Amino acid sequence: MTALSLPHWILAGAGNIGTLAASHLIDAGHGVTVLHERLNRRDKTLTFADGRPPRQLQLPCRPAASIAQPIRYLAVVCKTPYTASAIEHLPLAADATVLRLQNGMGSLDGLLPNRSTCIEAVTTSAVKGSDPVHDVVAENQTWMGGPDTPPGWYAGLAAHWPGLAWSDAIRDRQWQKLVANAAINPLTAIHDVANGRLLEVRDLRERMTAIVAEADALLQRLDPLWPGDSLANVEAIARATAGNTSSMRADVQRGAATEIDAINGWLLDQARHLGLAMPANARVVAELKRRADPQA
Ligand code: KPL
Repeated sequence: MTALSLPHWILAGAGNIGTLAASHLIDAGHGVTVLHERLNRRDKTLTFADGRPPRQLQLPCRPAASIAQPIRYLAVVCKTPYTASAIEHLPLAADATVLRLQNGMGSLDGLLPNRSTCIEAVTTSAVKGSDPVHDVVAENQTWMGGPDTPPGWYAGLAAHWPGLAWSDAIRDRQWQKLVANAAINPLTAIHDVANGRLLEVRDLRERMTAIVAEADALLQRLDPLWPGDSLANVEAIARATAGNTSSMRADVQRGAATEIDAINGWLLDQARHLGLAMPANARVVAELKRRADPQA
């Protein structure tokens, strides 16, 4: 593949993970333009806890309404609550390639043309901070998958994206992360605690265990091959990130919309269709919504 035929991505979102993704796409020679209603450039700094020197990025921006040509490559890297408003009026090409790097499930349902290709991405990397400085706390594994075979540009991108791997079982990776997010994120947000507290406080640990058990039971109904037994993995994540503020706790602290609807809300929607009760998940959704918006 020649450099000329590498994708030019329209990026919906340039927050913590979006900025890191943009830097890897640029390193691999891809084009990147960020959707932004007012700015024509966003200056960003990525810092790295592993000692790499900081990285300055100048990301070109455009308002959505100024894009007349059909968009062939769209990267959805915004927080899930902003997905529909970011992309519903975009002129997506009928056969667009859409790369989704977000927590949770279902945020693109009903929003993409039938012939589009969706590449799902899941990351265990942690990036904190807030615009314009994004601190890469740990760059771990990122998986992409969905189509049967990786697109032609994938190998070149993987050479520039540390820890990027293609997965033939991307849905399982998504579900593993979903269960961890469902258990860790709302409880840490509601109680305003770091992830590790869920292992130390008995009531929180019990609630985390109940959320995971319900999620496993549901996912097993959706796919009998789902192995379940997610608790050990969720506890390992809480332990490995013990001092961290979960993304949902950070959202609540700064008064931003949370991803609860794409995480526990998605699980509850699936459960409703199957007539399953998920009381531990329903409780955190109700409590989180009360905490995030006490007037509601
Ligand atoms: O992904 C996370 C998040 O905060 O969204 C976890 C795994 C819970 C780490 O904090």
